[in-house]
Amino acid sequence: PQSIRLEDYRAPDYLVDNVDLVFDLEPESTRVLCATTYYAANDEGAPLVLDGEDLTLLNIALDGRTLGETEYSIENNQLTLTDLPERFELVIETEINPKGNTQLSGLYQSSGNYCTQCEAQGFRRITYFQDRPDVMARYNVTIIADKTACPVMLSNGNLIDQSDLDETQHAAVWEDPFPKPSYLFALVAGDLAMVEDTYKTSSGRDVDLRIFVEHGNEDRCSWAMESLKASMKWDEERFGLEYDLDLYNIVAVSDFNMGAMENKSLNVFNTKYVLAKSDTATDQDYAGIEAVIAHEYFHNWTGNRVTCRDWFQLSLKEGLTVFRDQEFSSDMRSRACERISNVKVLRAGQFPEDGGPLAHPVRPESYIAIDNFYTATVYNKGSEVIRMMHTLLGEENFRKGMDLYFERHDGEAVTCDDFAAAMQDASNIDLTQFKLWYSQAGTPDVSASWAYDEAAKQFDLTLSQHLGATPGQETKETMHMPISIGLIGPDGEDMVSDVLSLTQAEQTFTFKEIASKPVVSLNRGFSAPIKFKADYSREELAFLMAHDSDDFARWEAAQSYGTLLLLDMIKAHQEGRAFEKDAPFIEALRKTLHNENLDAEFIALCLQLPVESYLAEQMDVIDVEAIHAAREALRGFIATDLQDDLLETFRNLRSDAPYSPDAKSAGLRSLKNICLAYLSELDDPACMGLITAQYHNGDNMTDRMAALGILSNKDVSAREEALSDFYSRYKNDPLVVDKWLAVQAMSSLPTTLDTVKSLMEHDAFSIKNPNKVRSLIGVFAHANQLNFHRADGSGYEFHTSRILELDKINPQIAARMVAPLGKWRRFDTMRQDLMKAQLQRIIDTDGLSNDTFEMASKSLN
Ligand code: BAL
Ligand code: ZN
Repeated sequence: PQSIRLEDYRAPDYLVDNVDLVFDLEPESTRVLCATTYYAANDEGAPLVLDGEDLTLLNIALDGRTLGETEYSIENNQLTLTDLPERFELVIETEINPKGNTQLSGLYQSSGNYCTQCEAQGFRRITYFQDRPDVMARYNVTIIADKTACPVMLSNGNLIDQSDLDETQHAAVWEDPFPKPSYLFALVAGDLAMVEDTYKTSSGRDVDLRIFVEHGNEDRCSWAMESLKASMKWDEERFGLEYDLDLYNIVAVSDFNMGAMENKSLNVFNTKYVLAKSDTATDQDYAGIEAVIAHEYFHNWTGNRVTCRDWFQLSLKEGLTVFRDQEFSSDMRSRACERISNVKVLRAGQFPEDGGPLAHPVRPESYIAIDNFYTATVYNKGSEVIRMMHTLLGEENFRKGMDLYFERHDGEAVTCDDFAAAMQDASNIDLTQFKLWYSQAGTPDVSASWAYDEAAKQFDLTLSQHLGATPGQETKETMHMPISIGLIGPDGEDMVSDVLSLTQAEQTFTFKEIASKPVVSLNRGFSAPIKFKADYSREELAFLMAHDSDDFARWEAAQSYGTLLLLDMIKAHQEGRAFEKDAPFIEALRKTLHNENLDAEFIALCLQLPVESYLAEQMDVIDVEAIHAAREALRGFIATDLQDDLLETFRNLRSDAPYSPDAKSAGLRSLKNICLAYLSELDDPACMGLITAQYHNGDNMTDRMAALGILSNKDVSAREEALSDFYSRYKNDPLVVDKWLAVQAMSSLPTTLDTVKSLMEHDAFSIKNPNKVRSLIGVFAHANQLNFHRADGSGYEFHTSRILELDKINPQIAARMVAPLGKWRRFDTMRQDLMKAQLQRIIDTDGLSNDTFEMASKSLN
């Protein structure tokens, strides 16, 4: 397979203004008529090259004349026409098979309803087209379908006509007034229920808001609808951005490769990010729906009105839109807790990517399959890059930069450089060095050292940065990063609070008139996405946990303290020594638990120890058993010493109030459930009774899942009872069955691999459904470090077989499963060999997709 390179970018040779599409929908033989007037964009007389994949060409006519087979060529998924006039009309008729489309890219069926997914390159699976984002056109779409099978027929823009054609068929015509790239095209047709609301924009326009779901799910749409209205209002208030059409449609489908898709005025969503009611969705689900509904809505400006010139610029829209949805969630919820959760996601998903064989810059330089680049780096690190610009410029200048970006580029397809130029020009802040964040891969290491001169009352803070080699980038240039810091006096008050601009390899910052020796708080708010190294004593970390005025840094101190202890305990385990308890750490947690000035969600976050995968990241050679044993032991110490405090908090937080998904109520449940999880570490029948009681009596899915999650790690009879009860209660509810699969795939019990294998055969599982695959196979390989990395290699062997099975069905999903095997360099030589052998097995497979080939070959080398 060939790599596509950013440096080879060429503007399109032909452009189009309008695309007329007619779909005659049949499950296995849908006809698509595409009429387009092309005009030369330059005077080179270049051939017209159209992309097309899995299409049957029925007819092609140029300016009204059907072309013979010798007048065009079709090779390697491209149709080429030569000797063309400067302007011409092309009418292409193709046939496609939505029902047989298991890749879920292009036009396909989900539960018998038609839907599309065209980002990044699905439109070419519908018709021959220049399927690239810098070809923007106005679309007029006619849908013809069976009246009974498809009472609902939707596309982008406005419905301009609807008519009966005969006894059985009817037609709808949609026109989108906004020029858009083909990846934002969408079509939905089927028998769907609708939930409706309205929104009045700041300029007084009424917008109809419609959510379409499978019948029976109408009572699960209210949270998504409220989130949509809140997003629309927030974007007006924070960025002055108003919605631009009179209709906004959302359709929820069960089979979807992504979380959701921002198609102009016709978002298509994975049901996971739309459907919620208290007895089927957890607090986390509610928060996820709020964030993803907002994310897709925000794309209307950042992505749709201004789009990407090419796919290397994906972060232009994704990094910016993630930043916007994170800011929205921060305003809807607790800003500190949102920041902590964003950083946890970054550390769990992006840091390992940046430190491994798949490391790539936020703006990648080459790809084989673009679908492989919908990554944590492009999305989450991309958002951190925007956040750093926001920190460097300040809110006012950042807003000016956004305004200038839209003023310059509305209706255009542009680059990350264009975005940075708008920010720079609006603020007069030089971003030349800063832009290395777009081009250099890898997570910078920053070391801090400090000295206090008692006599001179001076504090010197020295920061030095290092960015290691990543694939294709041996040497790196020095980065520009904003480092937010505080100097905290012995009374716990800030003496200094500042944002430092680190632009040199090593830089010393001097603070004068510092009355007494401070404790330094570093990278407050996680102002730069870096790994900080600083030699804190345990006392200093406990001090920061108690006093830091920045809540993120306060949480970070708890994490650092926990990490320090756990790394010591891991070493003890490896050396056969007994674990030692660190009473001051547990005392610091006790104080946090009882601190009435802190909100419940924040306390819950502080009580959570660093996760196993994070601890693994801190080790030279990952030892999954030692990590698990150490972490369990520390949990046991905490549970024993804080038993009364945990029990008291748990009891105080139990409530008979009706469920509400708001952030405050969710925080109280988080804290209650973390207390319960600690109590479960005690070998105490009374505590086990509390857990089973919560499982059976919980009136909401959050509490029930919390209890089930605890039980799933215990080898007790209550575990089987609860799991089987859960399945019989919810077996007809696909999203809840996903939770049931995931909770079993996560279990630390040694029988987990066998359980996962048998669940593959269960009625509840389908390898064709991405949500099921992610819940069972994805969770096992990505989130169950202990069992996936079993010493005998059976986890790797099982997983590889699933990747190969999936590759034939849905290459995008198969390719996303490869990364866990790519971590082989971090393990002992025995595991390294086992993992490499499985990667080799993938590469050696005949007929492998480009997607999976790219991930496996990059992971092995
Ligand atoms: N554009 C793909 C889905 C999303 O990031 O919104
Ligand atoms: Zn997005």
